[in-house]
Amino acid sequence: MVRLFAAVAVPEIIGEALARRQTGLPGARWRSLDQLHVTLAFYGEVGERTADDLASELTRAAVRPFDLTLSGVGAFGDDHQTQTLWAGVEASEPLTVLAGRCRAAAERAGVDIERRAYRPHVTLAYLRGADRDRVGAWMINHNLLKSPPFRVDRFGLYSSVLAHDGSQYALEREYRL
Ligand code: 2AM
Repeated sequence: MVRLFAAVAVPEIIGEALARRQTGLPGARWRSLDQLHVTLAFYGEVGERTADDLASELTRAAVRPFDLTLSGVGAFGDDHQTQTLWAGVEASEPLTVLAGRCRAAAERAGVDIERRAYRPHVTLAYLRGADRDRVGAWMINHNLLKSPPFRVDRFGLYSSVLAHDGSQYALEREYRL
């Protein structure tokens, strides 16, 4: 079994700018630069044969290359669970279409996925028991975050391995748009 998801990687130069904001929150587990991405679809644990089917179905998911802009910050979760601190993604029709096709590819490959609303974001950190006021202050300081638009001309199928210092992601297959 392998834990898989489809995602768009954040370009390094944008990631470097985000990384400079990854400070000032004791207890935050900041994601490293090479792990910053916008998830398109999360597939969960998948058997090897199914993973191969999924990888080939994803060749049909491509849309035209498009631009994406990061904007604002936010958090999922509450004080009682691990919170996800993220950078937002400006609404993008092609991104929504691509994410929908990545879900459709899962259906064709026989992968069950959660029927959650798609809320694109770039996770910057996971927080457990972080000071609420500090999180609030961090958000105020970073709420005006806005990236220049960056070109999305590929996406990837990634595997995720749980390690002691958080998940490690590996690019399994890349798809050109
Ligand atoms: P997150 O960044 O908000 O944690 C790999 O785990 C990627 O898939 C992460 O970007 C994660 O989102 C996303 N994802 C979506 N649904 C998930 C789930 N049920 N469990 C773990 N990760 C999920």
